[in-house]
Amino acid sequence: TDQPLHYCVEAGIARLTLNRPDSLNSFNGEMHAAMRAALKAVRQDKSVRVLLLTGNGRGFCAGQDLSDRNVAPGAEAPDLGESLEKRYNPMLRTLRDLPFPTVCAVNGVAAGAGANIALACDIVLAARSASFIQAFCKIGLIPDSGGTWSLPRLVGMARAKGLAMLGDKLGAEQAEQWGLIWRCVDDEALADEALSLARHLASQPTQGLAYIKRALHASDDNGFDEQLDLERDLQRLAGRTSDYREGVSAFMEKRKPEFKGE
Ligand code: T3D
Repeated sequence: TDQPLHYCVEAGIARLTLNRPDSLNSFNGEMHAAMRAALKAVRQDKSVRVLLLTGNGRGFCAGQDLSDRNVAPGAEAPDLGESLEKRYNPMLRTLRDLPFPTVCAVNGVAAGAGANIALACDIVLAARSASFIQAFCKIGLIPDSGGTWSLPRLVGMARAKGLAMLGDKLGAEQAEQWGLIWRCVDDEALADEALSLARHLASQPTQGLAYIKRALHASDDNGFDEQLDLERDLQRLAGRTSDYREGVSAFMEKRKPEFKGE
């Protein structure tokens, strides 16, 4: 179909597929609206235990659709601050805060906001032929969608500055070597690997994984002592889940655990 985004939920996995392949899945108003609605549905659907994000066609996402921006001489400057405030930032906040794992399967080039949306996911797999481009500097902009925050944390300041200020294409293999992403896989294997990873995660202690995510995210602002306190608080909650009971019982009984995500 020609919907800008495909969305379905199956066996605990919410699949989101960007679908404007002719413009490398760049974001126009319609795609933003579709993404907003899908993320809302994902958040409200209690059966969802994993999000799997990918793109259709030869690209993952080329960021903002630049044909949507009137930059003709004499035209009033578009308010990009408003674009971030109303569209990108809420999307990134929602995506990052989802209380279950998010997996991104980067099927091709990820440029501009497209790169940083991928990097906001918990586990990023990329096809060997895929690449990451902080394209913003080439049109006078700054990395957005969390890029100025996530890049230095993922790869260190020297590499973050090089990527952000030069806008060079970083291949998937190098991205893996640099620690920008989890793993790079053969092109033909990407869809299967991403799906089996999503299936695995959907069978795991979802509540526990959500606490892990919360603790790791909070470590950005916390000192060691505060983080130990947070680990105490979250471990207390984790210890009350039925999946923890199941995990320990299954271990003691030497059988495979059956987690319910609770
Ligand atoms: O504005 C705001 O709201 C502020 C927020 C900004 C967030 C951002 O993301 S700003 C950054 C925007 N993105 C870019 O600057 C990337 C632009 N694209 C590229 O540099 C290249 O397309 C790629 C490096 C990603 C891929 O290159 P290549 O050679 O593989 O493909 P191509 O031929 O350039 O693109 C294929 C088609 O997609 C082409 O259309 P055509 O000629 O076949 O009709 C191209 O124009 C179109 N396309 C690619 N990216 C965009 C796009 N059309 C509109 N907007 C795009 N971003």
